Amino acid sequence: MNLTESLLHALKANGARHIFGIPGDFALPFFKIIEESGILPLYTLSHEPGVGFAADAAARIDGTLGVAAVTYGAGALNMVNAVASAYAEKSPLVVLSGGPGQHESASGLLLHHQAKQLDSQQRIYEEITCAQTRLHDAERAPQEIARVIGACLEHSRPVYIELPRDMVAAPCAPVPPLPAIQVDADALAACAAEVLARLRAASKPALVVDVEVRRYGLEAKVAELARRLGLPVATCIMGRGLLADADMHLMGTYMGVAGEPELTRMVEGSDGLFLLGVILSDTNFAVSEKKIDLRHAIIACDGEVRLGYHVYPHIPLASLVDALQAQTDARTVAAPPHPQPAPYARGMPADEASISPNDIAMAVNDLFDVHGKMPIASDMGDCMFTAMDIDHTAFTAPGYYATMGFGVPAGLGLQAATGQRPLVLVGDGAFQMTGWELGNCRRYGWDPIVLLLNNASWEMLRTFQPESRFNALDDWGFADMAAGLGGDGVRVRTRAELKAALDQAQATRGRFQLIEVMIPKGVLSQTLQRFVAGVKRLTATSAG
Ligand code: TPW
Ligand code: MG
Repeated sequence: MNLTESLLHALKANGARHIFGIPGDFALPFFKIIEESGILPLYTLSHEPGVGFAADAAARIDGTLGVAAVTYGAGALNMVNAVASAYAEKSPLVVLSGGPGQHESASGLLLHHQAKQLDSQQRIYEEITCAQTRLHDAERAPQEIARVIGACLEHSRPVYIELPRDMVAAPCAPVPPLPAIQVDADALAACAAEVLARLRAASKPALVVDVEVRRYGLEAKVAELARRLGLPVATCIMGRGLLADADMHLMGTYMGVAGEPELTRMVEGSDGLFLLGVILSDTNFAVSEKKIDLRHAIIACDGEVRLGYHVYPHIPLASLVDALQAQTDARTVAAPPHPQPAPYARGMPADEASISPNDIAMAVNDLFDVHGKMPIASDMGDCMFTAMDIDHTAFTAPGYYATMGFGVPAGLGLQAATGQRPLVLVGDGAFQMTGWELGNCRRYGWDPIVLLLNNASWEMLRTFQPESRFNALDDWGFADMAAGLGGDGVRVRTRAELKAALDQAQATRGRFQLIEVMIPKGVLSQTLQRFVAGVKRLTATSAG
């Protein structure tokens, strides 16, 4: 076995199912082994941000390792933003980068793709990955690979592996199995008992879940726990899509001032708020109507549990959930104390009226009612707020880090990972960044349905700062570009046209379907309207 094969087998043994990548001369030798060994399928895309986003989305949806392979310098540095996003949003993404060989590093010449020092790239990546290695020693490579993959899975954060190009075919032993994570059983039991005591003492306990629950594969267990404890459950914005298929009642997505008032009251008024696997970010929590006092919440994330002023360190989320289950009775099924939320709006009138973002949500719910749910990849922009009115379904979006350009490549990652046809929601500004990746659908047989919300504007920014003319975009005619990229495109302006286009797209398999939905300027989803109004109100209050 050679070093690259040893690495690929280890990735596969630990959950990786495919590799997304773009080669370069420093990466050609290991790409050759990827292709010829057939250990993991390789999908090449067009631009490294797309590679990172696709691999990240595949990891998110499967709750397993994603793999992004790039060349040294120009390739790896092109992917920094996507990896930063995966770091912030806790996605277990393995970055494989080609690198200079031993003799090249010693030549005294500057190498092409070298930014400053030869190791500048690795140092940049140290900031956005939780473990790094350069496989320059075949003897030590197996344990290095195990260490780095272990960190990726334990912390659910990206890692960096550099393959010097003269090492890739070196003979190498297989990677040993990863050591189990050690947990102090007494501390764990005490922690679970205290969490349960707090929840039982509360008169209005509530559970808010976020991405770590998916990352560590805990959805079914968490749903069961909520049932036993009779806890009402909501997700954070970032956790949208969690528990969509669980057999339980989900209250919805907590969005503070931007969300349903009743749900906001439930979360903010809880005297036993259990935040499970959450990212304590501003998008998740700063839009609170009434500031949540985190000192009175139970916070389980980042491998520790915080209750008020004390902390139980080294409590992995999976162990905590198991311990909570062990200390609760499987026969107890407590009725959730809260009334069920109203279903999301459906029944869009197919008339001649122009289309608002909320019409799109209704039209998608109508489509799901007839043909079943689809997994969704959303970009940043009003499309993401629009998605908050679409039925709960598998969902991935940059809800915290908020990078644009995620939607289309993430959709490709979803289809590669799940084999299911995805729905992509994207704005015109974001589509300008990475929409071209759709051109890769034809050769891999991917056929996402893409709803492109074209308002010829960076509308979300314009809403915050209406006086700036630079937020206006040109009208690009995206639908007309679809044929050249190997798909079908249609531009729609009325609700009747939108419904017809969705039905047609649904019925057409094998080619991507781009529906360019023209949205009049200034027309926002209700959620984004509330979000902007709320943020402005909160800013005004704190300024006053
Ligand atoms: C990589 C900043 C946040 S929202 C936005 C920008 C430029 C406008 C989005 O325009 P789009 O959607 O896609 O047409 P909509 O609904 O607002 O009209 N660069 C990156 N990421 C972010 N978040 C920005 C800039 C931004
Ligand atoms: Mg726009």
